[in-house]
Amino acid sequence: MRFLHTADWHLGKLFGQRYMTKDQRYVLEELLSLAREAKADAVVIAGDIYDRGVPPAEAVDLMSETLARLAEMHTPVLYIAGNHDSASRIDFGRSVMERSGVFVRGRVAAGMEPVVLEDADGPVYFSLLPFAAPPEVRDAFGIERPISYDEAMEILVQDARKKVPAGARSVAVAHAFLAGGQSSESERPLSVGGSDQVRPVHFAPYSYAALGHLHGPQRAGAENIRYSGSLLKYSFDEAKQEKGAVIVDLAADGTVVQEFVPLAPRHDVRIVTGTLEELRTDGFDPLPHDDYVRVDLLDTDTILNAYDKLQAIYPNLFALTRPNWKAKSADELAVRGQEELRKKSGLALFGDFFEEMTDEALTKEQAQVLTDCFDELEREGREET
Ligand SMILES: [Mn+2]
Repeated sequence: MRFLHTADWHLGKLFGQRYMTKDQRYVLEELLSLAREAKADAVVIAGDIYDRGVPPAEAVDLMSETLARLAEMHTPVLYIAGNHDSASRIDFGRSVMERSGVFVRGRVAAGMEPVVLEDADGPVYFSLLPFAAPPEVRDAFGIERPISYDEAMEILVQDARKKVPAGARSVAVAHAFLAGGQSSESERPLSVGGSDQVRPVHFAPYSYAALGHLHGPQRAGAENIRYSGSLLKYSFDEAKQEKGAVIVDLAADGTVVQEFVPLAPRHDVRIVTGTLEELRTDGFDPLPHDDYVRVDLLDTDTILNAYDKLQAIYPNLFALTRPNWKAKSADELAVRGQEELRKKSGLALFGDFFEEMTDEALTKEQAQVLTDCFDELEREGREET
């Protein structure tokens, strides 16, 4: 069996104050061509279909059209909710779409059936494990005590494995942060408070684990436990990453060969470094100037209207930094202080406050209760907005 592993589409994403929907439509066209040319038996999307719980209408249209195109090609699609998705909204149309070969898991539940796809070598069992914070897993499995992300994943996988016959070929589809993985700026932390990492070993029983969440394509603990990475570059620290999809070939004996296939975006995302004079010189930057660009402007002196001047060179200028600028304004320093504060987790901020009020640090148990509260609030925010 051959399937395409992709993840983190983030349809409806805002980047540089712009909706990326056109760029997403462009690259999804390529993805569909790849699925057709590679004669993929299925397409697997490992969560973060949309960028937020209630996505813009254009993003929903794009997803709807993409599913219709894949259904026309008679290519089954399997997808799960990620931490950016609203689990209940992802479940929309689930039972109806199954008849067209579209298999969806938004909300987590105990005793979920695997999706079974057949090829000439027999069945392949796909365990669809949507993103779920520990409180949701506790609800679904009737667990009273607090559990970590790692335990939550262990419970989900153990439950899913009950439905996979011994020795059968199997694929896990999950949205999680595997310990040892390399993160990027455009991923929202799974847990606002505590540790959100899980051990790769949970996925060892599977022939392949198709993961989502981390935006850089990478292996996680083993060659057959992988992140495909996001559909496009969604932050400047991803400028050097390759974006694309993984073609996974599953042999009759369950061994796997995978190949990462890059997809060319409509606009690249890149960082340009130089002085204003250099950047104005013809040929200094031979790459397309309509790329989505951050300029790291090396001039040490104040430049009037630097942003406007650079925008004349780079029409899609998304960001500007001044690493060598001597005259750091009070405003800029204030913004930095706020950024530092924003980088602190809710748990850390509350911990600081608690310590200031009581002269005692939070205990482990107190921190866990708080973490669950924060995660629950985050989930409610996703479902209701
Ligand atoms: Mn993501």
